[in-house]
Amino acid sequence: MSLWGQVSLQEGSSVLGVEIQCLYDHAMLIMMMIFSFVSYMMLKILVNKFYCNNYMDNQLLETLWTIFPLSLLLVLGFPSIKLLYLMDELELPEATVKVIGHQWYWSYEYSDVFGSDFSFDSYLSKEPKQGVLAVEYRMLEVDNRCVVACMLHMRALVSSEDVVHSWAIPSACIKVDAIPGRINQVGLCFLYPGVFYGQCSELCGVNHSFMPVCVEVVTVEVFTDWIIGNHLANSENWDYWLFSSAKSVWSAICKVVTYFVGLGGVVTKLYVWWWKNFFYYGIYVPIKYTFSAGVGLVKWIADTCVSVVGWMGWFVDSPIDATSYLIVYVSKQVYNMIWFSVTKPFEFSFWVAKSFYDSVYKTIYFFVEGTNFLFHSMVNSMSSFTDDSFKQAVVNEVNVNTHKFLFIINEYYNSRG
Ligand SMILES: [Cu+2]
Repeated sequence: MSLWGQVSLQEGSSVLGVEIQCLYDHAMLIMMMIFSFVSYMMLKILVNKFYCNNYMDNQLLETLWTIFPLSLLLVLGFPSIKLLYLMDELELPEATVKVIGHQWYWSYEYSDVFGSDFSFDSYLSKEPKQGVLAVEYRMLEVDNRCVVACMLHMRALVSSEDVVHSWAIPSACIKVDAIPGRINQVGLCFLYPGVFYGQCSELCGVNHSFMPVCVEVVTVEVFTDWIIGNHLANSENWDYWLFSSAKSVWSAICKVVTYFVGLGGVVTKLYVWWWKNFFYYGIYVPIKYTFSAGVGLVKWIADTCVSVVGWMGWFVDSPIDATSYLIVYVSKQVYNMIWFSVTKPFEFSFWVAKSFYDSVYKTIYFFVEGTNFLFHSMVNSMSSFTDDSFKQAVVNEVNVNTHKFLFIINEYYNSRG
């Protein structure tokens, strides 16, 4: 939530939010650099007398002032594009919140855990609490908050029932348009528990300012308890009967499928193994070696052409010298080769294999891997703002919380039978 006298952005509350705010700082720094440099140049121009008539052009300077802004654009663009794709990519979230905009309130639905189907509306809280310990904020607090687990890979599916709204939480750098007839998605991975506020960010009618977004981020244990508790509250009705009978049919189907899959497991494994080896040794390896041998051949031909052209130049200068050199060179090579292969056939074949390996395979490997490595390290260093320890901590924490979430949910629904 924004506070009085706040100058910069709010403190980042989600994993990507932190990265996005760092991107903002990064872009601002570069803009300040450009601004100060350009201002300096303009001031210099103002006080310059332009009396040097010898300067016609300067190719080096022109090259530099083309390449330098280009690299600045790359430094600005790389991290931005990387973050854009990171925000877009949502692989297998553990839990989903469906967010639906209405004129003029939000409604939230939790229905991805089997049987835990429930939803509620979230209206602006009418009157903030009075007194010293007032914890509700005017125009931001709602009667039912959207509940999200922290450090768990969750997603929000955002849509609208009437006009276009926009679901926004500035501290997590989230802003998704709620468009009727379309479902937008956004990843939610909050870093710490807390209550985070936002407002509808697309003009949607007279009460546009009275439909705040309020997200309560809790730990995974609390979130799971809340899901189960809501399910329990809803389960005393017909839905629950349907749920339990559907579940027994489902478990019978699962048992039958598991039995046949178990039988077929070994055969399937062999089959997959066969295809894997077929693709690897039958297709990948031959293509790889044909390619590397082809590149080696091209290199050898190019080298030879260069030597031949050099020799021809020599031949034009002094034909007798060049011819005698050629004769001596070729006969020496042929003699060496024959002598080597006749006296040491084993070493000779080993040498052939090794020279092939050295010249072709290592060259290819060095160039491909080296380029790959350089490119990756360049992109990484240019596009990441948090250090590796932070990323490692996030991955570990999300991993642990995912296990907790799935374990608690599974325990609960299995024990219900
Ligand atoms: Cu709205």
